[in-house]
Amino acid sequence: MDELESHPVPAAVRANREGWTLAVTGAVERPMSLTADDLASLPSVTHEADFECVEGWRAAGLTWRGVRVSDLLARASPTGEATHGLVRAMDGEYACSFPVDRLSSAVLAVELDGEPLPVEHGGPARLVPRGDTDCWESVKWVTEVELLASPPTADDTARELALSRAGES
Ligand SMILES: Nc1nc2c(c(=O)[nH]1)N[C@H]1C(S)=C(S)[C@@H](COP(=O)(O)O)O[C@H]1N2
Ligand SMILES: [Mo]
Repeated sequence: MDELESHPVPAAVRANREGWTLAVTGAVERPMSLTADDLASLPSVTHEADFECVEGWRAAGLTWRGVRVSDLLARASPTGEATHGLVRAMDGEYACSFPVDRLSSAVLAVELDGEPLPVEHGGPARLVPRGDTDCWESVKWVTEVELLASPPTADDTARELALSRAGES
């Protein structure tokens, strides 16, 4: 396996790691807030994939382990209206939206290559979409999944923020 690139960890992430929780909110019957222990107690899967950034680097053969997003969502019980999910992160305004089906098939990873996911690479939890995916969709430091009844527009900042950060490292 190769290594992912290392990027600066935002101060907001360092500051809020201790009290980290994962919230599932919005168009759901049972909004939830999970601790790291709660998440670790759910069934997990492994997912092997290459990671490729539009900036022109790639890391081959990464092995992620974590919870299927479909399992998480099932616990919160999305309403019939939910069509999209907005995945929010601990670094301020970073958020990425997905159609619910695509989001469901993703893994919320808590381990990388057999080790707890380091904060440098998005720990405690990082979204790893399956199939064809853009690098900014792999949201590091996930803290909330908000189900929505329509596609978000202005709230989906991931692509713009990721590209504006490119080269900062
Ligand atoms: N929360 C958050 N997730 C993010 C980003 C970010 O700035 N914030 N950058 C994205 C981009 S463009 C890339 S290439 C990868 C980089 O992952 P790495 O730092 O583990 O190499 O994270 C993605 N996920
Ligand atoms: Mo990227």
